[in-house]
Amino acid sequence: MTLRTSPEVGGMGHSIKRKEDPRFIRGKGTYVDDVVLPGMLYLDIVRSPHAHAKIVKIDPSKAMAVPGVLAVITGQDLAKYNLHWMPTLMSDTQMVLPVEKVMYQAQEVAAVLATSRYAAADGAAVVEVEYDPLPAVVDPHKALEPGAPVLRTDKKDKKDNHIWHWEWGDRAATDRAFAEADVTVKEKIYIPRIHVASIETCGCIAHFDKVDGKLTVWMTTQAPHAIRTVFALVAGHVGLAEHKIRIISPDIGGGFGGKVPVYPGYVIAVAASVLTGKPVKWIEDRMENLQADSFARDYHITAELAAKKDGTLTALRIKTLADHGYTDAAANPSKFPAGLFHVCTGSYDLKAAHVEVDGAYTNKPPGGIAYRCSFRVTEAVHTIERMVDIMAHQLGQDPAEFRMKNFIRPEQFPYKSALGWEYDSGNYGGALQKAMDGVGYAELRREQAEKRNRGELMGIGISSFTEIVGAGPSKHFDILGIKMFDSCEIRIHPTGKAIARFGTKSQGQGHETTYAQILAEELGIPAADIQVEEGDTDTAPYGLGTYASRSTPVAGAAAAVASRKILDKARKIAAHLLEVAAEDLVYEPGKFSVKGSPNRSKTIQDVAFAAYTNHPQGMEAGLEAVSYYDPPNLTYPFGSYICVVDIDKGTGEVKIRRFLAIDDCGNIINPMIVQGQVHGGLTMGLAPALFEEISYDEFGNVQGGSFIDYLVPTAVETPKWETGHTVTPSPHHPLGAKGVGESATVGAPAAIANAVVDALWHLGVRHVDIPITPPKVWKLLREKGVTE
Ligand code: MCN
Ligand code: CUM
Repeated sequence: MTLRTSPEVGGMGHSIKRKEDPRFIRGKGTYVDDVVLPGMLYLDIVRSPHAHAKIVKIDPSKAMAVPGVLAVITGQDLAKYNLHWMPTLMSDTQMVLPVEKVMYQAQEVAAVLATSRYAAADGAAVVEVEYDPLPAVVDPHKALEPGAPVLRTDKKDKKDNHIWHWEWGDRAATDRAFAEADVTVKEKIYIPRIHVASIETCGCIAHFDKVDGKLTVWMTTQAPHAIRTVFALVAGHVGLAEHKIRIISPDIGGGFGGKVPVYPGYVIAVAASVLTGKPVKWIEDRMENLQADSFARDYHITAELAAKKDGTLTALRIKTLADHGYTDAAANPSKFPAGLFHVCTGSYDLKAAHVEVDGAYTNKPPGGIAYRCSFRVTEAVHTIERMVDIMAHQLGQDPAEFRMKNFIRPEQFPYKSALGWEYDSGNYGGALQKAMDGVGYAELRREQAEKRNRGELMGIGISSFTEIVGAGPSKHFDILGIKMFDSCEIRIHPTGKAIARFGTKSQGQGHETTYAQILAEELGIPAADIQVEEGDTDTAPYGLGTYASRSTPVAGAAAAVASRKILDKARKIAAHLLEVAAEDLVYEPGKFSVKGSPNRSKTIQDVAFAAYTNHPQGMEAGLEAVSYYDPPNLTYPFGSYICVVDIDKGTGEVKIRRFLAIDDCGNIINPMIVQGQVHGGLTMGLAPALFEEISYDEFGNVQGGSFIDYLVPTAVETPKWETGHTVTPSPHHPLGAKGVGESATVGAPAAIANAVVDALWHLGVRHVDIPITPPKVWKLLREKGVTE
């Protein structure tokens, strides 16, 4: 991409340093727990030791005797205001505090309000709760068996634990393709429960000002406006109207999807503040965060792939059981209970596909949020990339050649997938070829063959993923009815500096920098002169927030469109200043000049000043614009990753020797930030591939509830990532950009899993579920008789 602006202006393509970093690296960020208000009270939560139990009695007397404890809040208290249940984003219902029974271990049971955090915790430790344990339903398959205990007894007509059935695609055509196929492969793939484990846990400070009746909530949320509307809808009956609610999302220490939902702690804090008229702070600790916040994945998949003898793929069939815990609290666009899972045909030109998903209730925390995955895209990519690899190996074909043969070709874009998506642009062969050249693929295959002769286990894994990000066109995408547009409002000040506000909310992605670069690109105002603000619902224009890598595709587009509206007016002002017709001006970023006499020109700063001091008669003063952008389509970033592993026959350890990621997110705003996103994303893809899993024992006890058991990779476990990119612009995005924030997390696990299976295929191993831990591999090696 040729750069249109100088490094000083810092438009698109410049790796300018992040504007937010000076405050972060000096420890001067303002995270929610940094906010301290006079007279603030603290909340701590009593949690259930049982996965499923009736609550017989809650005795607050000992807690009330702790100095500083002011109140013990129970479900009965909230029930008086009908606030003991709340709706989830998927229109299910979730307990704020229970009245009858608890549904998972670590569920909120009661809350203690005190004058200090320590008093609240001391009080919570001595609230006496009497439980009557009930049988726990842990396995979602068993949950759907006849005779399984019905969990949601609160739902009058509910006679089983089945939440919903969803299917997509042409079943008959798919069945026909399978009947006619020369070769088919079938595999069961489990994608386990994992947790985002962001550095900052969740929390809020609710402050209800009794004098003006206004509620202000500082809150770790990725979607402040949506939260405000949901609060108004849920608490309207207790007098909270939307103009009297202000949500402020301060600096956030990682969101990754886990900060989209509303958690009970938020609602309890708000209720406590409304009742006391004092600010109330609630901050989760690490174990609460891991054990009780929304989880991701937990998909039990059965996938089948069909091909002709020559290796041409024809059809895909998938059946999935989704474990949602005790309530469906997925953060999906409302019309898609399984998210965008139906992008599962991936990068391949399949003629037919059919996918079915069933949701089940179990005695686990509410599940189904996205974890750096744009709504189930990781599950989709893992499935298709594993299946394609299995098919290639089954046919005895090289997995790279096999992919090249089956890719959607560049000239087929825009491409309509068998499951109905319209892929905007792509060059999958280009990305894979670049990755193969970068790692020296042919040489690696030779090395692998030699090593295999010597009995050494080396594997090469490929993942050529296609993502779908930027939800989304409002025709299909809404959350609880609110359409998924996003917004940008720009004001140019008289001296040529600017402020731009957005409906999104950065959690570490660097929006203060990259949005300023978009404005710099369009307007020619230096990025350093542009203040970017997000996250305060009293000042920012309405938007749906940051997740699903939608900020660049949607709000980034809004920034370009709003800038262009400003330029329309700026051109008229410049024409007035230069005393020519607007059509006689040529524009380059930051400068209007007269056609044919380039010396006669006005800068954007001249124009800004004139907009307030010397604007044409009949024109309104000022230089401002706003755009609410409704994208015509999603964007489809893609990439090809190649992973090389060596497997230790003594320990079963998988060692990643090399990992090369070639990404394509269309035109790039800031290459350094994109590379940072890819690095972080790769580590978050490595995590579930080799380390992370939250499992439960038969009683529903959580087995990954602290960092002792939940293995988050550190720098020590993380290999040196090699990165690169190709550029295939999005044809419908005003800047040709696609999202990138989740790509690496979506694409990486399959490359790692494919490398492991590639190392073991000759021993008869067809599939290994992630996380691929040393004990799992060692057990396989032992079965095959090759341990050392
Ligand atoms: N970018 C760019 N050029 C492009 C595309 C993106 O320069 N063609 C830049 C953007 O301007 C932005 C960053 O890359 O600064 C990510 O942009 P985008 O892909 O639009 O994604 P979002 O900003 O919407 O971020 C959401 C995405 C998601 S959904 C998860 S989950 C995730 C991720 O971002 N959570 C993160 N990356 C994260 N990074 C950090 N540090 N913290 C999180 O919580
Ligand atoms: Cu897919 S997790 Mo992100 O959408 O915040």
